[in-house]
Amino acid sequence: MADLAAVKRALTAQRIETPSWAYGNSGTRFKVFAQPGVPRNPEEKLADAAEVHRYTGVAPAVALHIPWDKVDDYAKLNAYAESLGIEIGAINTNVFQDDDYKLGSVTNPDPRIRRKATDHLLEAVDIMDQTGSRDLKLWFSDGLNYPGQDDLRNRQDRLAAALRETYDRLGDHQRILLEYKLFEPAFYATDVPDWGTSYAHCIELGERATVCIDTGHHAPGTNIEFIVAFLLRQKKLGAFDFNSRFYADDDLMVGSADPFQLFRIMYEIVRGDALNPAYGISFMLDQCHNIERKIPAIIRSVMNVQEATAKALLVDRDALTRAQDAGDVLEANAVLMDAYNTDVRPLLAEVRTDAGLDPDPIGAYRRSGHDEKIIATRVGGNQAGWGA
Ligand code: AOS
Ligand code: ZN
Ligand code: ZN
Repeated sequence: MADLAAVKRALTAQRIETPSWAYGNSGTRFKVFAQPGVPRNPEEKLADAAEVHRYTGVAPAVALHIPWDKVDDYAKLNAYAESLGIEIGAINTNVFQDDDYKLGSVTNPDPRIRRKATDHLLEAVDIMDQTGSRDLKLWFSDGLNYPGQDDLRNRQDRLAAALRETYDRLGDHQRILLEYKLFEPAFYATDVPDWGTSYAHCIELGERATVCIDTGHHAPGTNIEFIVAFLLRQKKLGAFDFNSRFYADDDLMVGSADPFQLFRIMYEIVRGDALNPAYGISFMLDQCHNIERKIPAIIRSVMNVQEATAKALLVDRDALTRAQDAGDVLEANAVLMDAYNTDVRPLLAEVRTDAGLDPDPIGAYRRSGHDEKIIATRVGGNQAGWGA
């Protein structure tokens, strides 16, 4: 049996970072359905993130995206976050929304464009100095649409050079999280397509470069928990971008399409003793809420991660080891499934009540009147985000 008091402690200590862009309008390449009450500026995104933290108690950090969240005074933005009881988390860069980047950013054949892209990465580190952020999250849309379009290997050299320059600019407490993505927007080849490529570049860079696993960025059927286990063993897992996918990079609410996969991922985290924030893994959401109300969707996402985590913590690890050592295939699988099939909602309600929170975060948010207030007071919100 898992130790219930320890499970509760672990759930109380858990931290999940939410993304600023999930609070703004977003959509697909076909249509952005604007919602009433969405934030009009970074401050209002922080205010919405503070609501998520108010009702969940485990989401005190919000990731920013530059330039979508560009402000003149980051120290002031930081102070505002603090006044709301939250903090600024990872700084996300954007080297994909500029005409110059049609043929790539840091891998572009044109040295002028590579310089511009690398300068943006360096500027993001300057911002981190002001926000006190630890994490620089890099995602490159760079890639090729056609065989022969550019030299695959030269592009790796250019990528390595930009990463090196950025890494060397980091302060002692700062680190790079290098994300990978199988395809899109490039369709033939992507310059950082998989965890192996990200891992190899991180090894080359040094110990403050680690891999970010976006759960939506794999081929169908990929065993993501294996990647988690492998990277943990190598001490090269730095972060997650959690979201859920049916087909490709759907960015839907984490745990909605495949809660069992999320449980399997969180089990490897628990197995690797990597849940506690002190271990250094950043559990971030990277989602877009195109048709549902955003704040309750983000609260739901946080709860989905908590539920998967609670189930992972409930795995009877001694019984599992015994069954595995005995080669008892069915029993080992049963031990895991017993935990997965446990209804952990009452346990999480208890954890919330113990922390002085409402046991029902979404209900509490709905009753708070915040949604009505933002709809009435925020006129003209259409902050940039995916597809905006
Ligand atoms: C893109 O597909 C990636 O998931 C990025 O992590 C992210 O969505 C983007 O950089 C927004 O900041
Ligand atoms: Zn991502
Ligand atoms: Zn993505």
